[in-house]
Amino acid sequence: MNQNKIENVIAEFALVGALKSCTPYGSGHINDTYLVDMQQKRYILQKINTHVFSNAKALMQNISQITQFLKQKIVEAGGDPYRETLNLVPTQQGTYYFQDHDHCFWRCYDFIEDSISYDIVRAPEDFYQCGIAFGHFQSLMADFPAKILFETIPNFHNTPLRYQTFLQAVSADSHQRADEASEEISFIRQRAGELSELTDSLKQGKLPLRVTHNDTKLNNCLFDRRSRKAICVIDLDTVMPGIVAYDFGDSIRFGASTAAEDEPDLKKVHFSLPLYESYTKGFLEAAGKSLTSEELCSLPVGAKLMTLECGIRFLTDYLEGDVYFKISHEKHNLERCRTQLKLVSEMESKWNEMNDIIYKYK
Ligand code: ADP
Ligand code: GN1
Ligand code: MG
Repeated sequence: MNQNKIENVIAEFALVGALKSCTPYGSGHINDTYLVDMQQKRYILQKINTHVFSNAKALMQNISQITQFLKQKIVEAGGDPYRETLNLVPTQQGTYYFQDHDHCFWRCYDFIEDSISYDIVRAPEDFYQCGIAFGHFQSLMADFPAKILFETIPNFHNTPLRYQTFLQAVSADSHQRADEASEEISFIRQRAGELSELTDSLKQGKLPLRVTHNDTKLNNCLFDRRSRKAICVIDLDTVMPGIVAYDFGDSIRFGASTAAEDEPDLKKVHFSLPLYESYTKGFLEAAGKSLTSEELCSLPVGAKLMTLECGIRFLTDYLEGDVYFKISHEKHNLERCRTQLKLVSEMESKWNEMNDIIYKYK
């Protein structure tokens, strides 16, 4: 991004002090994130990916309502509302986003100081903390008026629909990549009959529709650098009505792995039951009481289906020529898909233990 252009964007926001520097930050796959260092204070500036989020204004309205709601809850509980949730910084005009001449949407948050996010779990205790953070988010949002939320990505975790889109990408094979991915394609096809378990239960009223985060991976949780305790959950773009097992599952697919999401050497990628147990303990301690017994039973299914869904999404993007997720090299999405499918097959072989662990902490 051109330096002049970004300085013009920064000048639109009501920031404190003079600009020292502005540098790309974090490892998210969707938005463009910058750390803005001003003389007195630091901020996070983000260009919203409008290819992914087609209605940025409605998305920002969601985030403003969610963060205000969370702030009130945090204050009531005697916490720090500027640390335990994101804090939007307004523009000079008093709005929560700025639209530039190229129709790009920008937003700004206070930088949460002394915080760190991880791309891989370093110690089981960190993952336990992450479970507490997302479980706590779930229970804080339990009485949020879901009807006022705009659905930022319709059908975001509609696994059967993701599968249909995948099948279309396989048959179109627009980039002649299907042959190379034939093993992965058949792995996914073999599990086609299992994909609607959670969406069917929702339709049948067996599982409730809740306000969920929908992108609960480890690097969407901030930890205190010193105490290593979880501070808050971030990346609120996909907070929408959803199924709680998918929130649980997304954390598991990313964090209960012994390797990074894009590890090319599959020998290093394993599904770790001890990590699964750490997260389950934290998540259920923080959210367990608000969940129904059907929801508790559905958690391992959420872990498997979310991992499979993510593998399907990475492979679809690979087949379509890498139009959705940011990549840093040609086979990046294929490598990401392979780690997810490896995790799915290990979850299948540890299925009874996964269920027993839920039973132990429920
Ligand atoms: P993306 O949607 O692209 O994943 P995120 O909102 O998750 O973007 O931000 C990317 C990274 O930036 C996060 O993983 C985190 O490390 C960092 N980050 C985002 N917001 C803040 C904040 N307010 N304070 C500190 N770090 C932040
Ligand atoms: C994206 O934005 P980020 O990097 O936190 C994606 C998630 C995927 C994840 C895979 C809006 O999350 O759904 O699970 O990548 N977010 C969106 O790492 O598509
Ligand atoms: Mg993120």
